[in-house]
Amino acid sequence: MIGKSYIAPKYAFGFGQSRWGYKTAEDIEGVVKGYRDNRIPLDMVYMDIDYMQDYKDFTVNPERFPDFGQFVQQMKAKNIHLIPIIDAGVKIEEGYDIYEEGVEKGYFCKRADGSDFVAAVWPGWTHFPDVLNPDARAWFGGKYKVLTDLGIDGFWNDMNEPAIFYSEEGIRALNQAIADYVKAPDGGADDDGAEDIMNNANAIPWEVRSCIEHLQNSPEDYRRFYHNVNGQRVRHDLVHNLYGFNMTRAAGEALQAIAPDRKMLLFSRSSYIGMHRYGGIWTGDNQSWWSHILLNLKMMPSLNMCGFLYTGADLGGFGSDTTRDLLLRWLALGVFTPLMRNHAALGTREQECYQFEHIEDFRHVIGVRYRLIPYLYSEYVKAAERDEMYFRPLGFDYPGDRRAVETEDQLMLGNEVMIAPVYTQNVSGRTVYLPEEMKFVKFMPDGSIYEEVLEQGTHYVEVALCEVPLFVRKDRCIPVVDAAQSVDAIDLGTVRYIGYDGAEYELVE
Ligand code: MIG
Repeated sequence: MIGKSYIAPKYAFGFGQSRWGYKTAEDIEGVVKGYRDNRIPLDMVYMDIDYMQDYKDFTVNPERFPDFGQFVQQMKAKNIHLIPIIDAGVKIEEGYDIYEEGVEKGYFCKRADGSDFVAAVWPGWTHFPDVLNPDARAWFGGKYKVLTDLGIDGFWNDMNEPAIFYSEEGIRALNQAIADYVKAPDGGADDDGAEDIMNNANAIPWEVRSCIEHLQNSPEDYRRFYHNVNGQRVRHDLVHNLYGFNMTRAAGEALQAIAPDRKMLLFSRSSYIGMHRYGGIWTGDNQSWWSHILLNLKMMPSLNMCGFLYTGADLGGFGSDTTRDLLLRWLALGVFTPLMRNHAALGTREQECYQFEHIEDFRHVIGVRYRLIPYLYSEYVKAAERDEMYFRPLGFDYPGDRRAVETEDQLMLGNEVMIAPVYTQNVSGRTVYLPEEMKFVKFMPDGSIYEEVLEQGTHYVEVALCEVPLFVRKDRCIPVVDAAQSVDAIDLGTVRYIGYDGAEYELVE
């Protein structure tokens, strides 16, 4: 009913490193060197907002990236795809072509009086492209070509709720609240608002504080602007969740037109049912908390049920400082999520895998991902083509088994596998429920694969920090290859099958 799923390129099943804070070509080269020198596999480095010139969409800062086209090729030669971020807001700046074209063609969201709506985001004052208008959508999507022409073949769309720091109206309301306060009998006498508040012994009054708190993503702002949908004016708040959907649709449709025979990576932060036809989704700003590993696990089948198959969380956690054990356990879940990306916020501790002790553990865990990519990509493509789920709750496969139905910290993956990641700190393993006999498989740090048949029921399984566990269902098997440094370097000639003898597996690419 909601349409077929977008299919990501195979390279997008490789491991990606990201961080809000990489600014220059040297920063990115340093990350690639850190991975390659330590022989930790890597296929993608994400470029967060600082690659742009003053946060202007579809620009690249020429001082930070003196020859970006050449840099993209240099990275490609190392099997690294650069994945730039694209934000929703278009900077208001004379001489900036996208701003000028958008104004001239009337492609930005408008206020009730017909003027272009103004909101502040990273670039300062911006306009929002009216991606619900088919013409504006085609126009904005076409801009991705600026970067694909330079060799870029993947994007992440951000701030497309659209996120708003504050609007002109919001700032005016704040000024008014301050003015009202200083004019009030118990306030100061002069009208030098902010200074008056600072000199006042009393706390900033609630009216002013509430105004400040409501500046960001305010429902009032979302009622202040309109879309033009085939000539009909639609108020934004009524279609709020369709904005990110249509921004990503703009990109998806354009990328298909730009390179009809080539798959590109595309995922979004905001979305709505149906957007899965154009791209994937990541789960946004999580925290470096143990509870968020479990949250990651629980979100996967929900998103799959909505059609989003290419999905994953910020591994290691976005906000707050991660720890070595948290990152390793989280990566051991990330081994199975289509999007496997380590991402962290500005100001948090450095979180790249080579920043920690015993780098070999990270090399091993990410290496297991590469050993499984032929299987994982095959199950992913099958799910997309057959309109099925890649991750399922146990109850979908064992509906008659109440214990299975109530198990929410394990998932079925594809047709052969069950996963049960460790998501608590300071443990040497975890309890697992097996709805039927299965083969317990552990990828050991020395490269060997441990296999043990476990009967139906409850088991405590030992899983060390550097081991990756999975379960193969009875009478089934999965392909495993040797680890590789990038998806391109995977050698299918090394394939062997683990699980139950005599079982067959259909490998799809
Ligand atoms: O206001 O681009 O969710 O992944 O690193 C924050 C900076 C904007 C939010 C995204 C996050 C990204 C960050 N962005």
